[in-house]
Amino acid sequence: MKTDYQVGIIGAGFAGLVAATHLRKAGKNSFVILERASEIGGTWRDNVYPGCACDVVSYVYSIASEPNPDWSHQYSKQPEILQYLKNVVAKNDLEPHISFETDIVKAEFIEKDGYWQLTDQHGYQTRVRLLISAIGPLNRPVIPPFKGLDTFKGKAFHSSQWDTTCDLKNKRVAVIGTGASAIQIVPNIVDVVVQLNVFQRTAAWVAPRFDRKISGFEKTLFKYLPFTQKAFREGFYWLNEFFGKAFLGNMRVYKINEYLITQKLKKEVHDPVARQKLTPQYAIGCKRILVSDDYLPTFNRPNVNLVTEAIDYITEDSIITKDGQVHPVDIIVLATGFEAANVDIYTKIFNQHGINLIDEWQKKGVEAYRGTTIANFPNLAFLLGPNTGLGHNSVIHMMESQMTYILQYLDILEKNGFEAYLELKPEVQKKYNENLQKQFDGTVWASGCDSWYFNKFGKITTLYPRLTAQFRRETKRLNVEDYQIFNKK
Ligand code: N01
Repeated sequence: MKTDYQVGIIGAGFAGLVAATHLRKAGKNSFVILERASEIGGTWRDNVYPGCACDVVSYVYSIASEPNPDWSHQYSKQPEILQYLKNVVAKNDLEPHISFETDIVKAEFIEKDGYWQLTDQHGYQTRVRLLISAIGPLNRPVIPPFKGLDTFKGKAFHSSQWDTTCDLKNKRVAVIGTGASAIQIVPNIVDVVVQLNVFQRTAAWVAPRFDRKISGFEKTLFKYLPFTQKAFREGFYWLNEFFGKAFLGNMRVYKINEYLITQKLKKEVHDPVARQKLTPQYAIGCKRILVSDDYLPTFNRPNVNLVTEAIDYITEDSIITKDGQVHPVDIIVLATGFEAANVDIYTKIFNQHGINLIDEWQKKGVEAYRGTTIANFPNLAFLLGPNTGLGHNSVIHMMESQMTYILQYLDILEKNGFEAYLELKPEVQKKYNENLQKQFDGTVWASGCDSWYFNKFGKITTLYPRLTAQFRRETKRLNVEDYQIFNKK
């Protein structure tokens, strides 16, 4: 039976658009992007909290073949990134390929014809040869089950579900959590609110951001002499790789990092008691390093209160901590992160034997080969799949490496006739993952802190344990020997 498209991509977020631009550039135009929302952008569409910005410089946090000479700052804010993605769609004429408000609830591999049958929320079906899941790991908010949260009379919302109708002016606001989202929210609301209580469970290491405006002269250079922007991209990329060595056990780089970060804390927080509370008790990088130049100084402000006692319960107008202290609040912001390591994807993905990948992953933990393909699940690829996350560089680089690999996979499918399919050998996946897990030995991530990098089985399934340059080498060539090719003809 004929398929509708060669490739189906689930999600029109950054990853889905990376996939689409790479397909376009390779001249593979038979693809569809299935997006459940009515707009592109994924996480950059959903996260609209005050101060939402990228913590990787935009020269690097962008598609290599789609440089933007007009970034206003080195670190772009959410509206600019969303606009960038819209420009990528327009420039590459991707809009006709996107099917909006299409929520794929089921994907089934039809073995006899070698295609994926995708069913949306209305029961409408689309058949694609290769399925690329580009759903991203940071879209399932964690809302901790605080006792009494449902009795709170004021507004309470997760950072990724910011209530834009909520006026914070002269309100007593609580921010729960001190991760990457919270540290952007806190300095950006402090001037408006009357009182800000920041509830910190674990202190975070905060690195210098050194953000700056990009001058008109630089923008002109980037526009007319694109190699100048490429030079910035390369420079920042390799600088990030250099600092990434600190995570992998290179003590010399670790010491440089430590010096910069601890000096910053000393300089920016005046009160020694607050400084002590803001000093983490684990190795730098074990939990994700935060990048900010305005978060720590917020704790010098008279209307900011850092609460380090654990939350006991919430009443209709207050947060009560375990020491019995009552913290009256009007609004609660839950900057409590995402379900990143334990998969709970809503789309059911059935292979030819009726096995649901998500059930398998929930039982055994997520696992893939080079974060991309999965044994027993033919013609399926993940972008930013298991063990592709980073603590030091741009995930766009990882996605682009994966696309180099996926394009080769597609070439092999195309060469092998219409109903052929490609199945990763289970032993290849097993060996890859055993080796990958060993590579965490001696890294900062395995130095003994509790982080969302770990899944419920105590395994790191989110991060890649090496530098991104190594991942690029690993994904440069697809070894056909790693796969079994099934060709019905
Ligand atoms: O989430 P987080 P996030 N009681 O998991 C605390 C990306 N991102 O939304 O550390 C009290 O980092 C939790 O405490 P603890 C980026 O990849 C990117 O801030 O677990 N506190 C922590 O402080 C990032 O890493 C950008 O002890 C509770 C906080 O909530 C990822 O998103 C910008 C709690 C959660 O921090 C997630 O960041 C923003 C409880 N029961 C985000 N449960 C870019 O710039 C949790 N916490 C690209």
